[in-house]
Amino acid sequence: MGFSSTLSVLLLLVLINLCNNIKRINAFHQVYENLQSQSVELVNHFHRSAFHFQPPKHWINDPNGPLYYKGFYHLFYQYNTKGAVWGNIVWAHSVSKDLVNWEALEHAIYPSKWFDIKGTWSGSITLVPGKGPVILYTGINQNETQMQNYAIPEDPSDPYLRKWIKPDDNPVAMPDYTMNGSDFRDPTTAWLSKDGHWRTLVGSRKKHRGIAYIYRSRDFRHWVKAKHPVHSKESTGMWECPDFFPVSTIDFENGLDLDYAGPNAKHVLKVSLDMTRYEYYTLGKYYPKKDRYVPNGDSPDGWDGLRFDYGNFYASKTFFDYKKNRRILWGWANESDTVEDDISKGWAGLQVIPRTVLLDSSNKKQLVFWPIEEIESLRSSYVRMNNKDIEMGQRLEVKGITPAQADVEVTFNVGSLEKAEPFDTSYTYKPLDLCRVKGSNVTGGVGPFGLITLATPDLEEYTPIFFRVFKDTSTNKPKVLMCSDARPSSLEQDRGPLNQDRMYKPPFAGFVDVDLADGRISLRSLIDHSVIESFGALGKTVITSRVYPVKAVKENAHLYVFNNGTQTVNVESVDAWSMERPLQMNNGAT
Ligand code: DQQ
Repeated sequence: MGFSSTLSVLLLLVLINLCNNIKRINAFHQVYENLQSQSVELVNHFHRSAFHFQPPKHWINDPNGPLYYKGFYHLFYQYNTKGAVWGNIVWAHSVSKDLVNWEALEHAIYPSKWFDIKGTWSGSITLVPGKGPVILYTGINQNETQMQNYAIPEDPSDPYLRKWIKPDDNPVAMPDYTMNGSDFRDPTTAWLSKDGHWRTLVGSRKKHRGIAYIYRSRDFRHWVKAKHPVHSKESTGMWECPDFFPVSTIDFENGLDLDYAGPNAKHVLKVSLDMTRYEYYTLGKYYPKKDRYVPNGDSPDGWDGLRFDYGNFYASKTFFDYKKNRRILWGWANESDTVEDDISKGWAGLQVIPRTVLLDSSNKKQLVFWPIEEIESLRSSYVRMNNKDIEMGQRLEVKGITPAQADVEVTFNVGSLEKAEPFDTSYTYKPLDLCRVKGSNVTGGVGPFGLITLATPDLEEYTPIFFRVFKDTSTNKPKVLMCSDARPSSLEQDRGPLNQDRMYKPPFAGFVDVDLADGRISLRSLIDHSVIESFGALGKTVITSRVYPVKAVKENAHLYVFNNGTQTVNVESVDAWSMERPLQMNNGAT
């Protein structure tokens, strides 16, 4: 056989092998059967995060059942006990007193009974008076049918909630013949309504229509599906991990618990779209008597919907923190590098820094998110810069902190909007397309300006997070684009057999609803080696990126403020801190 035919045969074999190893399943996590049990000891790596929640090794995905109980925050999460790819999923469990330092406990739930033998998937926790915390989760049986189960703590007086029992009278909800048994999962935290019924939502689909079913129960044991779904939307595909909660329209400091039934609230329905791995939410009204949710007309319902986070963020879940009266959001940020790299690192996935969730007081049309205050306890060395004009093409270095592990807040003043470029309305729902065309190096009128993170001084590698201000000529208002662009983040090239296994270096973008009346706009970024969480305009638009520089790492990483617009921009202030590692790092299962 000649060299070229040997090569073709080899390529064919590689291809067949890849097809055999990668199997798509309904939860849309890629399943690499042969890789699931590859366990490595190498867990420390220059891309590993320092202050994000991440177990010492292996794969993690969705946050499950977050809860505050008897002095401890509990976080459960989907975890592969055997490797750095999806598979062998259990509910791993950690506790914390402050949401910063974590202690790992034994796994709470793992496949063991007929109703979950093929999987213990996502779910939530509800505090049920008289019973204590009750988990609702999705179990998969031998025939791959998805069903909802419950689990209770062996000892509800144990603040650690170490041991969980899955009673034999499970499941509590099975798909009926009208439903899709392989897409029926992820029950929400339940709430008690005035009519004495508990209610929970379960995600599903019928063909291409995304669905959230609503179930009712008087005793938390017998659940009955309401006649109609609480909401559904055509062409959105499977709705994973729904989340449904009220936000106050008059109190912009505190969150609301699920049972709030007063007049001054809107409801939020968030769904995670299996088809693309993006989420969207609407604000709307919940009608308890009809068990229907109706999005407000000004909240796009579907692919153009608002997002909790416009970046690498999925399967999110909120909970009400009784200790501080706030609603807190957790979300999973998967890796974007190659599976090969995940395996050699020995880990994949992390949870973003928890964020408070409130209705935006300025327009009441969207939510705002902010990192929990506790994370500020990790701030150490501090630098501040004031009142610096940056002209077109200028960049100012922020020195005196550790740029690869930092928290930075900057306030810009753009001055006049005269030079702002006209906004092309065909981009109204396409911020990402606009960001792709108008990158951080494309000169504009007002902007692009922002932060350059994880950069080499010669900008061989860098991740810019920036704004660009347009003028909407139809409304005469500014239209502000925010981008977090991983395209120049790493010199690492696409690789892997037949380029199947690529590092993913996408730009992410969203619009920021500000009027810039006083010219000011702020940006905060939490930078942690391979994850950058950025909050535009005090959390109106949030973007998480995963990046894997090869040179701009650790002490070789730099941080800058920049402007590439013809309009000079004033940096009113930069406050930047090095971030410490939490003292208690035993934050995950082994
Ligand atoms: N992940 C879980 C499912 C959920 C999906 C399985 C979302 O329950 O629908 O690990 O990432």
